[in-house]
Amino acid sequence: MPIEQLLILIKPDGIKKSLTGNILTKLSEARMLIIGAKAVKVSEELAKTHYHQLKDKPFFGELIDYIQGKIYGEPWDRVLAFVYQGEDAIVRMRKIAGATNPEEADPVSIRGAYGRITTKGVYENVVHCSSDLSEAEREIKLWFKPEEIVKSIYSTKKVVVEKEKREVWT
Ligand code: IDP
Ligand code: MG
Repeated sequence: MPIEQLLILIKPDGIKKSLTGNILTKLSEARMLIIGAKAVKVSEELAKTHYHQLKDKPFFGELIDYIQGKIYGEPWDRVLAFVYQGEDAIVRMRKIAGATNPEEADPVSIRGAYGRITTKGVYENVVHCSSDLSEAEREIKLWFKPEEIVKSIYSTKKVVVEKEKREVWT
């Protein structure tokens, strides 16, 4: 079985419903490694780049608001982002996550157990899970810098960055 990595997000509805522990427990059944983890306030640009393949869908605008947590507001307008690594990780984690439509998802999956469809028709399905190898690579590189991942998974290069304004601790 190939070792793969993928991006998993706990979406703002998962955070608002205090499901972080439940979700991580369900995912841990697959015995995979977390090799990156952080909390992220999702910008409109990040949201639109992440979901660029869906830009022509009628629900795109609501999806972008949803992943940014706009409908929930402070302090729920954030996601938790994880990079998981393991054997056959993408198919196995997507099975634990469940089908996209929470009404059709296996009731024992994360989305089946905790997801809902809003009155506006958005599938609030609690987690994001990369769908294939190339999407996983694109998404991991979009959400994480190389130094935020504790293992070297893709090739990197050293560059000298000059005059970059960066926030540091005082
Ligand atoms: P996935 O998250 O299972 O990979 P995608 O087709 O990539 O499914 O869609 C991304 C997200 O957009 C879904 O997780 C869900 O939140 C939302 N979504 C997908 N299809 C629909 C739909 O038909 N109506 C409303 N929301 C949808
Ligand atoms: Mg997808």
